[in-house]
Amino acid sequence: MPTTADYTEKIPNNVGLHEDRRLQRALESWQPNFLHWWVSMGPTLPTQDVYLRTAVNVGREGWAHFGHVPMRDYRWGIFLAERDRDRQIGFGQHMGEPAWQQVPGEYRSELRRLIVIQGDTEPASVEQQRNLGATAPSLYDLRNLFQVNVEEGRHLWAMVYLLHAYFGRDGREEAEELLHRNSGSADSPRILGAFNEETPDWLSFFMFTYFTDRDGKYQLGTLKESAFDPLSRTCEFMLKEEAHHMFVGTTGVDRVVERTAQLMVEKDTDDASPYGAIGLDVIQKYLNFHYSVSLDLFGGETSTNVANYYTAGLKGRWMEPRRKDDHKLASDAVMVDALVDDGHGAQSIGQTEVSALTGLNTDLRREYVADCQSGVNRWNKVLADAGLPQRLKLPHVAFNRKVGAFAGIESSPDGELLTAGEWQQRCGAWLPTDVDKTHVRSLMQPVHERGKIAAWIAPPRQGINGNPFDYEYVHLA
Ligand code: BYC
Repeated sequence: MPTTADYTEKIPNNVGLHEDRRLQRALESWQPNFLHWWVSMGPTLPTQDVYLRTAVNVGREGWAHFGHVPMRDYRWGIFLAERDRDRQIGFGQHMGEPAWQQVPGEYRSELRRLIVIQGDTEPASVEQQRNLGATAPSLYDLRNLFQVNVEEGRHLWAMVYLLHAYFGRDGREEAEELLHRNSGSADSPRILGAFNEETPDWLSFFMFTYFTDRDGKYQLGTLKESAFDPLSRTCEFMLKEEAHHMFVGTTGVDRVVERTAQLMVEKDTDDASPYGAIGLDVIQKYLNFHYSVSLDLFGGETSTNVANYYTAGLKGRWMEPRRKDDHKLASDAVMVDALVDDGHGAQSIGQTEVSALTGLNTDLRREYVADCQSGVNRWNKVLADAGLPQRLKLPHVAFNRKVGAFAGIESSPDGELLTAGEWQQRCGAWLPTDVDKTHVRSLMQPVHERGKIAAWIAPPRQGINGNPFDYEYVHLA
């Protein structure tokens, strides 16, 4: 199998599509529907061209090409990482057997479900971000938005390829459905909660690309371990692209905090919002929101689904090969976050012991939480370097949860159990209120002039692909 895609083909790919005419025809008939979806649900800001990265090769070196591309001419390709012919299943009851090149009949519906859920998030994020171009703080940021969008589009192609190539007619039907569901739609919403939330402003976008794309990193990391080799190889390559999305989130929040801190020092105030920045308290509220809805994306603290996925070899753990156990976990136990009886008939937030297999969503969530903490440390360093005593913080795992053990209760960001009345009274201090959102939106005035940047955010330290910040990243229409 070639590592490089041929861009003269209708659908650039490194999967030998021309060798399977039926599959090629099926995907070519899906392509106009995808393009129609992109035109009607993709970015709304008209442009002449954008400086974009296009994946061309799955090899270690030179995997992407950079250049100005009219958005309508962007080419979405299908890429699988190189095949390791000796690859063996690394966990579960089939451990040690050769990785599967086809879908085993007994796991067909579970695998399809995992691929559909993964696929559903990709176009959802494009839909959520479609209006942001109109308020971009700089051409650099605008370019990054479009880069994220086109790559999420490519990730949809990655999942649709698997559905078409390995799941026959029901796979093709699922691929159609991926274009019919829409983020926030009352009739046919996207499958997972966070993907039906709005991304109405750039602070939300940066928080989304920090916290929600990071869920993507961890979920893809577990699917990369899958016994189903084509899924594993697809995810491996997607993770490569995903790194830039999280870079956009990490450095985006860095720059918002930096600008706020600058003004707090300059004006000697705790509240920079009257000076055209986003107040630290509002940044904390956005962080609380995006982090908590992203925690929900890991499913329940305990789940028989995830136990079955693991035992079957469909979905592994983060860094499975580095784990020092039997990779089967049949007789292991783990402590998971839970509501527990406090001994006096009341409930409190604590932990309970469950089988390691049913606790696997918690295992992955914990890896994710530790990673999220590194971002918070980084943003706190920006505050510390500015000489400020304030700090940002991840809220408690029970805060604002709609899925799992804490879905039925309310908790403060410190993990204090609250009554519904207390929550109602106090939640405005912890989650963005309409007033906060309106203020943030009022700052979102577009800056589409080369080398200029909005007043609520600091410029980046570096441009893209060695270019300076004032490079012409986007030519507007
Ligand atoms: N919202 O057994 P449980 C990304 C449902 S992001 C609504 O605990 P399980 C990206 C669940 O379906 C990564 N419903 O769940 C980021 C189940 O329903 P049924 C996306 C939810 O199966 C940014 C019931 O609740 N990829 O790539 O252990 C931009 C019980 O749930 C939610 C994946 O997620 C929710 N949040 O785990 C672009 C990987 N959570 O069956 C892209 C594939 C759960 O009882 N998916 N439910 O009707 C999975 O691995 C798993 O399905 C989940 C859920 C981790 C999502």
